[in-house]
Amino acid sequence: MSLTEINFDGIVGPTHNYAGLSPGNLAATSNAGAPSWPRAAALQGIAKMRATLALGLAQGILLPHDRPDTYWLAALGTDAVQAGGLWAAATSASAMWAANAATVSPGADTGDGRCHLSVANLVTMPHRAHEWPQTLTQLQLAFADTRHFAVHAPVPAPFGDEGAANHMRLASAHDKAGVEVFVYGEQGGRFPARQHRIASESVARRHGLDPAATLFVEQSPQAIAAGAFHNDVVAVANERVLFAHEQAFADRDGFYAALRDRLPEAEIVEVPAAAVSLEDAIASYLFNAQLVTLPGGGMALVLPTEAQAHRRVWRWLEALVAGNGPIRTLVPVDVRESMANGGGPACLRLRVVCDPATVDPRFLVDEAKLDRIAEVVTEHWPERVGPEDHVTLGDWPAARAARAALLAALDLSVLT
Ligand code: SUG
Repeated sequence: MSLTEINFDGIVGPTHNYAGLSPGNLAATSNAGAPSWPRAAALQGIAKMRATLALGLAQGILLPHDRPDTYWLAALGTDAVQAGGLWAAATSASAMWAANAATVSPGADTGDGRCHLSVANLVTMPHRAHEWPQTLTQLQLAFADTRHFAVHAPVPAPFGDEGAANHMRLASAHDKAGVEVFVYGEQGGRFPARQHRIASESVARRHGLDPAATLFVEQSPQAIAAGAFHNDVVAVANERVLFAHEQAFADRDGFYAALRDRLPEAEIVEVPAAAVSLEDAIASYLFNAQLVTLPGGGMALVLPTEAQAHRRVWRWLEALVAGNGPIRTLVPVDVRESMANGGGPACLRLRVVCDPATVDPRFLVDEAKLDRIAEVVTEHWPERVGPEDHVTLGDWPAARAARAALLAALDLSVLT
């Protein structure tokens, strides 16, 4: 068994648009009604995957969902013509943010030694609450080998679960037992807290995690109020390194002490508020980075070009990599179309530590397969979707045909 971390990126779907559906997600609400560029969005995602392949990392994909979701509309007693306010939610391409697909516990941490995946229910936002059935189908296919994987259905409502975006894992190495950190929010603030503690505790129990190596940490209400609708907007972890904003957690000292107690080699790279304010962190998305271990040693941060464009943030990051710390390389990637909906590089991927040979190969990519995906996207994805298209496209047959073409190219028409 050669265990490695694979990043599974959500391919941006042909209905990618800005409908302002997520209160508390400042980028999404401020871009509501703006025209979107689905083809460019998907190609930016593909270029990001090429960047991680170039670093020598393993790369996988998750497929866009069938949209508009007429099954969901039918369950609500309506259809594409009469959906009214539900139309935008039925059409959203939000499944692209694969960090919200599931929470993943590698086999080294679980009771039965298998890698456990719990699909997120995403119940807080209506446009995301109907993602889970198609996510579950894909994960059951990609990780079908039950000797190595256990794929769980979502935690039941009303306990909100947003998946890996609120989960961090620290370990001396990917294949060693680690500390799993579940970050939840308390209700009552300006914006909804999407991750409920009961949901996190349920996931931990279902995965058979060792309670002594599992932490439940409250996200700081201040961070949520400033627009950190998921923990991965203010913190990211990889192996023994935690990279976080000073104001990410409600009880920062308590959390750091508990982490060091369980993993003495943990290294906390904290960005002080005096150097980068919460507002700057959220505007630049510097923490919504993929912190990855390079095959030759050292770690890289794959982060959005918005972080590079932000003077104070970039200056801090340049000083960081010039020092002697674990993070050695900065890799800016352009995912502007996703960023305009509040989704940075880390939102677009789901990390799974496993042996690639145990995954359905149709969900793994190399350069040649990315070329094929890019061809389909270039031919079938709409160049622009304006607010007027939401009413004129009817059942949006072009979007279904575009997705079907991609599934056929990947031998995944079974998902149609
Ligand atoms: O759930 N945006 C997504 C962004 C998710 C980012 N994911 C992570 N942080 N891991 C959300 O808020 C906006 C859709 C719209 O408004 O059209 C949206 O769903």
